[in-house]
Amino acid sequence: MNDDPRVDHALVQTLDDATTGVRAVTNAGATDVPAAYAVQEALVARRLQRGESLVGWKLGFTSLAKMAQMGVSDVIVGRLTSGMEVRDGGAVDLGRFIHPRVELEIAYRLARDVDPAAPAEEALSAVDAVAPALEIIDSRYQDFRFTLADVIADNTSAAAFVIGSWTAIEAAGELGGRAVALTVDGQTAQNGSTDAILGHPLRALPALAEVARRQGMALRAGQVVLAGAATAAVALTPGAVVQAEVDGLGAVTVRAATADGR
Ligand code: OOG
Ligand code: MG
Repeated sequence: MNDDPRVDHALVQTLDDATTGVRAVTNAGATDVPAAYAVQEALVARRLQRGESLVGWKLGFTSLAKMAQMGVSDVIVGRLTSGMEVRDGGAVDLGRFIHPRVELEIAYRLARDVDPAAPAEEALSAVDAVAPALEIIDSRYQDFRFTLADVIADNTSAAAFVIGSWTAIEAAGELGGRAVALTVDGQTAQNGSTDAILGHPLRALPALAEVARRQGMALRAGQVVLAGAATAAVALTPGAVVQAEVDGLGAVTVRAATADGR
């Protein structure tokens, strides 16, 4: 909403330029969370005007590992667009990013709209499938240093994501307590459990519904949801082949390609 009085248009411009120009900026030192979500909406609206579509939502700081890594301790929500999607097994061009990091995530698919007036727990019943996923984050701020409001304004560092094969939620079994592993070139970089996500990975959905209700975000059928990293993020370097595996759900892979295609 461009007429939203909370939107700091200069910050929207700065963050959009940083993204398209692949250049870090100093953080804004922002503190007002609702105003930051308004900036995020306006920032993503620019991508939509350039032809991308809104395909889903991502949570951040749902694990202690991420909170500790970034020094921030509140759940945040960002927007995923079509231009961020990379196919499983594909390559992602590192030239698009400033200082990319990769995270092991779990993705959910919404089979129906989530009613913002319903209790947040009901968001669980909107999910019809689950998949292992990778997220590439790329803060537009120097050295990944930001306040909570800064990172919300910057669309929660969203840059790219990869989703593995979907498993129907009824067939997936208990999602809590599953072992997860993030490997880089076949070597384990991080491992842990799906319970690192808010104590149980399904808790991501009510947490999302709660933020969505407060910030006026419409959760729609067909959208995907990234539950937030289960482990700390690792730097994504040229040529790396990164894989995320979630016990019982399979694996998802991406290769970090350089501009010359290697
Ligand atoms: C913010 C994004 C956090 C997650 O999964 O916790 C996030 C950042 O760390 O730059 O995506
Ligand atoms: Mg993430």
